Amino acid sequence: MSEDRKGQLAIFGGKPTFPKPLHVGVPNLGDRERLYARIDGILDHRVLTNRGPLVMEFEERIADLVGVRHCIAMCNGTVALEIVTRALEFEHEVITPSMTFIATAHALQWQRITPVFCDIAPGGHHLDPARIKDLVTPRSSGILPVNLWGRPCNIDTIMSVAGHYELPVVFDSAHAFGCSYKGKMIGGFGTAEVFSFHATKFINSFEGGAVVTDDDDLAEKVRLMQNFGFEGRDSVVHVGINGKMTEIEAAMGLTSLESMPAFVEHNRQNYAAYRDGLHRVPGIRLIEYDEREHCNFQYIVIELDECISSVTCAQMLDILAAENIDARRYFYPGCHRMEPYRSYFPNAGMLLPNTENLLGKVLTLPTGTSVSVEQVEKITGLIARVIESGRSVGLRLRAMSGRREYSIDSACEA
Ligand code: T4K
Repeated sequence: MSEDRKGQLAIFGGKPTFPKPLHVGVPNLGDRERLYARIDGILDHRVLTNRGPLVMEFEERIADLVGVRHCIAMCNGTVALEIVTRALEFEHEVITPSMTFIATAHALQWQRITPVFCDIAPGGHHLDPARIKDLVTPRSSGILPVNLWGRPCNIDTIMSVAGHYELPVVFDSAHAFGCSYKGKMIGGFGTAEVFSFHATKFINSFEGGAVVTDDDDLAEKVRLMQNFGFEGRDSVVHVGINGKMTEIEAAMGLTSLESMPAFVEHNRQNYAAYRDGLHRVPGIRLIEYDEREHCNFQYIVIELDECISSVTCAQMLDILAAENIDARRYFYPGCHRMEPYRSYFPNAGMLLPNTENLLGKVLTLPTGTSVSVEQVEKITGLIARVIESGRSVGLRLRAMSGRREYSIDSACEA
């Protein structure tokens, strides 16, 4: 590399901070020997699926950890959402945020239920309970809030609004396994909750999910519906689907659970390093965990204020990518701006000002057991360096590319 490129950002031709990409969501792996032993057992017994012993053990462990009577393990979180909302006879319209992974909305739309997008609270990331009443109609059949990033939404207020309108609540807690709200584990709220154990989640079963509930009748119905509606060999009592978790997935899930304290501790240390490295950086706000609660620390989320940093979110994403830091713009541009919702409700954004504002400035950064504290320190050091010369970096990038997303919001000039 020539002398004049030394010390340059990689996007301007310098050497990348990392030789290989660091991603958001690289799977945490537990003890391989324990996993292999479990897989041997599966092969020895030749029970591969259909609620074998490992799936039952996994369900028991999850229910115990969460403190609920029932856990029904599923092939993934999306199907878990579809089955539980179907079992509850959700129909017509369900109120849910747009600030979520597309699976939340799709799980409804797949059943021809309209997701009615509710804005998030000002300054927050979660469903605004104060907005729910504006969206309730005679066609509303339920509420599907999301415990985004593993941080609980305003559960008490949502439950009280839902109670007022007699609407059942299912929480999408795909991110929130191992977290608590006011001391009680997430999973025990509403009529039911759904977890994801996808490879990218801090506890994973390769693919996987679960419905957890204290409602005995609902649990029974969900269990039947995930197995084609079969009650016994020759009798089908509900419409159903195949939503089963396999034994090998449960083997991974159980092995992953055994390392849960180590995963959480690793994530916590990375989070602390991000907090220490970013707290004085102007224009960056790290979304903090409430450490009085149980937290899984699995998402590192920052808000970037381009008026202060002079660098837009899209620019920062590209700067980081050039350094081999694969940050993500979860969940940009919002479900309401993706198909089919964009076509169905082209003006939905007008009712979602807080969501739209937030989505323009959120970035998720790499963490998990494949990312070390030393690497986090390099990431935060780099972000601080970019922002220190934000104005010139921003201008230079704009000169290199006229991308619309590289333009600073005109409101910043005011
Ligand atoms: N509700 C909410 C709020 C959710 O966030 C999700 C899923 C669901 C419901 C539905 O749950 P599932 O049906 O998925 O169980 C990922 C995941 O696919 C998805 O599970 C997750 N949320 C969402 C937030 O993130 P992508 O498309 O952003 O991830 P992907 O596949 O690009 O993976 C991220 C990075 O992780 C990759 O760049 C590389 C690394 N990676 C990934 C996989 C799968 C690996 O290193 N190894 C791997 O095996 O969606």
